[in-house]
Parts: sequence; C-alpha cells; structure tokens
Amino acid sequence: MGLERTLSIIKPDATKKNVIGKILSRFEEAGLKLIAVSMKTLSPEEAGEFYAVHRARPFYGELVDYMTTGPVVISVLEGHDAIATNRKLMGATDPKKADKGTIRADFAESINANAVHGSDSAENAANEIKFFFPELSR
Ligand code: IDP
Ligand code: MG
Repeated sequence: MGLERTLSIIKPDATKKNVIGKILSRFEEAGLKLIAVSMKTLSPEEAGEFYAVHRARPFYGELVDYMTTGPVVISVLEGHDAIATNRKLMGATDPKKADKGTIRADFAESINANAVHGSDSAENAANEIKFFFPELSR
C-alpha cells in the first residue's frame, strides 16, 4: 500500500497515566505523521456512534461507558501503510497477548482499557476520520 491515513485514539486509561507524549512519539518514530490532533472527553452519544460497528457485541455497553470516563486524544496519522503500521505498533487487543514492545503491552490495563484505538481497514479509517475530522474528508 502507498500513502495512507488512519485514525488513532489514545484512550482514557492512557491519558490518565500521563503517557500521551510517549504514545505519540511511537507513531512519529515509526514514520507516521500527525496531521490532525484533538483532545476531548467523548459524550455517550459520540462514543456510542463511533463504536456502532460493535453494537451487537456483548462488551458494547462497557466499551462505550469506559470511553467516556476521561479525556482522549484523537489523531489522524499519515504515512506509508499507515493502517497496518499503526495496528502493529498497537499490539493485540488483549494486552496480555500483545507482543513485547507494543503500545498495549507497555501501557494498557485490560482488554477493555487497552490504551489505544486504531482503524482496522481503509473503509473504517475513512469513516472514522470523517466522524471526528469532517474538514479533512472533503
Ligand atoms: P481492536 O481495538 O484491537 O480493534 P476490537 O475487537 O475492534 O479490538 O474491539 C474494540 C474495543 O472493544 C477494544 O479495543 C476494547 O477496548 C474493547 N473490547 C474488545 N474485546 C473486548 C472484550 O472481550 N471485553 C471487553 N472489552 C473488549
Ligand atoms: Mg477494532
């Protein structure tokens, strides 16, 4: 793949731990460029709509509640193969299963409070970027 964009969210557990800078550095060190950044606390409506693809999953309610417990840092990362590069930096969903040296292995608390979100496909990346940064999607 060529130049791509992906959406990243540093989740409430990680902002609370004061590791925003450390996580953003990993993106930059991997060659991903931050082209938009926003820090905010998500409303239940925003979190619910953002994670609507998971509505049918048993953890949906817990996930939406958790995502509103504190500020998050939402960013658009751009670079070569950005979607897969970011997923690789993140590590597995369950931090206990995440490879050594990944963001989740180093900073996540649990399978729910797992430090970061990253788009998983080009289609979802486009939708997620549009959701938080509509001005980038014209
Ligand atoms: P991903 O973030 O690695 O792409 P997904 O399967 O898309 O993982 O799940 C979205 C988010 O839902 C996860 O990042 C995590 O916060 C939460 N989650 C996933 N599986 C579970 C679970 O089994 N229990 C509680 N929360 C979960
Ligand atoms: Mg996912």
